[in-house]
Amino acid sequence: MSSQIEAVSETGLDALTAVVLEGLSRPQKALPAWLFYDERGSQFFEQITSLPEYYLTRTERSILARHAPALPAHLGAKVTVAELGAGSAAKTGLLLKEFVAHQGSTLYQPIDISPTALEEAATSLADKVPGVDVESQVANYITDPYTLRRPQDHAILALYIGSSIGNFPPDEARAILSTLRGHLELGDSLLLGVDLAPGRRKSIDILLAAYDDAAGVTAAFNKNMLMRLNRETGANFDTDAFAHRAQWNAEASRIEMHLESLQAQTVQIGGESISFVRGETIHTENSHKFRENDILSLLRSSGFEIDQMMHDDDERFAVVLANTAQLENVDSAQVSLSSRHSE
Ligand code: AVJ
Repeated sequence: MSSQIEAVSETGLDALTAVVLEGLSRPQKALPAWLFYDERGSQFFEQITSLPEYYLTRTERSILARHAPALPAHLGAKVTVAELGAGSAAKTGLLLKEFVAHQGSTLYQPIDISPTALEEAATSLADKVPGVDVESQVANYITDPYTLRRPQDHAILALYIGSSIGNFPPDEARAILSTLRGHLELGDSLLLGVDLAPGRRKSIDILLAAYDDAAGVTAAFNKNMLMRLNRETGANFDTDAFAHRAQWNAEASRIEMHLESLQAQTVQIGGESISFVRGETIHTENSHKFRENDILSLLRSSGFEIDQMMHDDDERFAVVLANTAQLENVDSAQVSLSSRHSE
């Protein structure tokens, strides 16, 4: 994801400074979450994915590992796999292996903003899963147009995993999935990874720990945003004067990450002075957590219907297999969730 730095600097550092000043002038100061992912931040995120408290990555991987073998036969047709925000495609090999075994060679179409991540993905997949043909696209799937190729007589299986959808407010999440739906036809499908809201078996404490680990890696990840701004915009944040905070927003069903000013202070950036009172925060990230009904309505309003809901035994994370719905029937399509649970 380090290419986001380059994407910003192409338009000059002023563009970055402008984004930052806009965010820090709001009543609730805020910085966009994509600012996390400079080179150092991407390394911190990699570390986060193997922390004991951060159950998301390994739970999703185990759900995929358990269900991947049955997927090709379940889908029936020959499939090409496309992936939004593929990154290094660490979990995708699990699925591609099954399609290669079932249908022979398989076309994989990863889409990501980072050319470096895409190169890594292509190299490691060529190694680990012979029989996969990779056609990468460098694109920001939120703001840029992208294309999906359909070999003759193939269905498309779109992957949007890793709980990335959780970073977006409901209307943006819907826009991302609706755009994807626009590239698909009846008979195609979507595999969506979402982190689940607290419930019977999942406490709020489990969620809070995942975003405030004992080793302090998430705190370092959060504070790295300020170091990045110091480096790239010449700001003078005193990173020791801010503390990492993770909090549960029940109303919006999301974890929020903030950086809390530990004292009254003033920071210089782009020729402006930004003042903080003690205890004031910069909101740096939202990570939405979904109830079954949220998933159902998000998918339905984007032109999909749920085929299978797959989750771990502790009901922490879900991988949802959805079919493309007949678009004119989107609103009337009634899906019974309970009858469609696969486990
Ligand atoms: C990459 C957006 C899925 O929200 O859990 C991890 C990012 N932030 N720890 C998430 C993140 C803090 C992560 N996503």
